Amino acid sequence: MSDVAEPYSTTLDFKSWIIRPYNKKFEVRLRGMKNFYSDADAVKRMLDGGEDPLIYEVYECLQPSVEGQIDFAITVIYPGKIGDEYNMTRGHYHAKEGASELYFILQGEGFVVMQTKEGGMASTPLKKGQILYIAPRWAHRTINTGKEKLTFLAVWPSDAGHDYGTIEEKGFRQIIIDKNGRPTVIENPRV
Ligand code: PAN
Ligand code: ZN
Repeated sequence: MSDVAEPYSTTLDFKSWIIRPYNKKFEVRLRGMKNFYSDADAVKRMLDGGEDPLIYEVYECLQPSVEGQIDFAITVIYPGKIGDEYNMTRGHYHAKEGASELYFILQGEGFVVMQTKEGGMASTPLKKGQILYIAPRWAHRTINTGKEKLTFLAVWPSDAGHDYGTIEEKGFRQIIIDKNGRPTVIENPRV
């Protein structure tokens, strides 16, 4: 029986939208994702000025990364901008190309941008109650364009793996910026 995973449960608090217990938590501040923002000057100005804001945090329930298991997590993206670009996750491809994902939007508003290595591009506005299916091969980044936290539950195969390097190096082909007070999808000038 020793290699049989045990069932368990955790609880989602409908006020704070945090799950407890979780087995891993990570926080991403600006310094930790500085290469992911398109406006390198704005990033440098903030960091040089001693500002290193918390952009998002993730509460994860991870299983051993073997086929058949699923991981899940709550992501909380704080409102704010770096230059004109809204607070967002780094974004990634799943290393295992067949691995898909579900997002359940719990709080706030924003966008998800998605792309494939074959040139596919998609962007979808997100609001509370929405369920987003991220098909295999689509890189995904979530952006908070609102004034409150953007919080969502994600569920994905435990053996998916996360490739951040491709995005860090090349950026997303579409980014979401504040243009005259409105979230606007533009082509990434850096790409
Ligand atoms: C999510 C993301 C989470 C943080 O759980 O990992 O929102 O975004 P980054 O991983 O891009 O920093 C997910 O998509 N998991 O596969
Ligand atoms: Zn993912």
